[in-house]
Amino acid sequence: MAKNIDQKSIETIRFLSADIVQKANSGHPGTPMGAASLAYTLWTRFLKHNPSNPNWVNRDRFILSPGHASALLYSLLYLTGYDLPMEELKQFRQWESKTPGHPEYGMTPGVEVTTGPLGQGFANGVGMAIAERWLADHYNQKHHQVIDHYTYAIISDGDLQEGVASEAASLAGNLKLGKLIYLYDSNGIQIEGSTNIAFTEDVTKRFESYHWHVIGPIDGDDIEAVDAAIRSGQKESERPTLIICKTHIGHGAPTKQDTASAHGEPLGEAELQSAKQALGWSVDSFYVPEDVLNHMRQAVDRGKMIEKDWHRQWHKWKESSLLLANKFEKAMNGELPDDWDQGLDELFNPTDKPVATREASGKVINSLAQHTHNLIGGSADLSPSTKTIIKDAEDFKAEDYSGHNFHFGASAPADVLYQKFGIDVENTVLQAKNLLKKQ
Ligand SMILES: Cc1ncc(C[n+]2csc(CCOP(=O)(O)OP(=O)(O)O)c2C)c(N)n1
Ligand SMILES: [Mg+2]
Repeated sequence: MAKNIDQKSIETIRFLSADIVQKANSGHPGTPMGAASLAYTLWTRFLKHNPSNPNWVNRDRFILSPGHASALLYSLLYLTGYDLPMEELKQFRQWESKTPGHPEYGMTPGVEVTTGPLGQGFANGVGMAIAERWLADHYNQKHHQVIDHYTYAIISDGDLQEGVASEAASLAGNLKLGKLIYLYDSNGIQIEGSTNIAFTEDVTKRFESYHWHVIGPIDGDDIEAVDAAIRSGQKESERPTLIICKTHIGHGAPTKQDTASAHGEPLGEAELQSAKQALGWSVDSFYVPEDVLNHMRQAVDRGKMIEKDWHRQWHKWKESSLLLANKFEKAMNGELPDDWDQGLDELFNPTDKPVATREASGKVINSLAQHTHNLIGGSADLSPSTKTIIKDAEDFKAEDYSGHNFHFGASAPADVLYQKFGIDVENTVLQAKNLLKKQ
């Protein structure tokens, strides 16, 4: 029986990823093969993105938190038409290629976050979902939704074992980040063997106690089940969603599937060829059937259309709210308001008594905040000491996403927030230094 295009595309992603690793003779084939069905369903049926413009501001965000599975992301970027040609897939893990061993933000078009240290991608996603809520609250108007997107991630066993994921998950539940949807690639395998050797907790109960909406376990190879679960996650507006997907590391590899040896080394030519033959697949490396490429590349036209529609809305919004639109554009371009430094030079006098640096910092923050609408901040439950509270501003909380003061609890992906708000911290410091030099 002829394969349907879904199955054929998933097999393409699997074998392309395995070929990438095989050619480099280094890397991680297992999870790209196991999680291919999850990624395929998400990317072809849900993800709103524009491969021709990876920086479109209202795109859905996608994070591959187990960065070791980078071959999966590179396959997806190539197949959906990002500026990542096949030549780059063949240069995986080579010096100055766009396909480093773990994804790096700024190096490869379409990579949203640098991942590799487990747990970090998970936490970055929470920061992104927070930024989405803050921007939506500040810029959306009743009939114009300028910011309205989801944050998706694929996460792994190791991500859930890392402490930073727990901290971020707890905060995400507290803040009711309903547009955060994570697919957990639950393959029961990690480097040293079965996850049972170290990880037998009840993930469902843990995430329910964080106030998450937990779905599954579902069969990760059943794309209709994955589809239904993502849909259900989208409908849930109050709680972040965790979809537990049972998958098979090294899916289709005759002797290595479901074993730790599929994790971090090439399958080997013989194993890879047998896997391909068992499915009636071409044994040629980097084989991509034409119909699969056409099918996956529909993302290009679809993406252009989605962004075009957004721009149409944007222009209408700009006409009705020019001041707000200008503010938005400036913030997104990383520019400061013209009067950001107004009043700074009146804060201190050479004749003043010595002042603690945190006191001085608090004064500066509060002066800047008066003119810099998108200055936000917070602390790890330490603001009375660190003086980081913006006095005239509200708290950022589930009931009010407009606030400028964040309460991260005694932990936090705080730096992530600064980056995602279009606040270029280094540039701001540089401008301040130049200003001081002039005086
Ligand atoms: C913080 C951190 N600790 C350790 C590692 C090393 N490491 C890379 S992958 C991995 C195993 C993870 O298992 P899992 O997340 O289930 O991935 P899979 O084997 O299923 O691909 C480990 C421990 C890391 N990348 N980051
Ligand atoms: Mg695993």
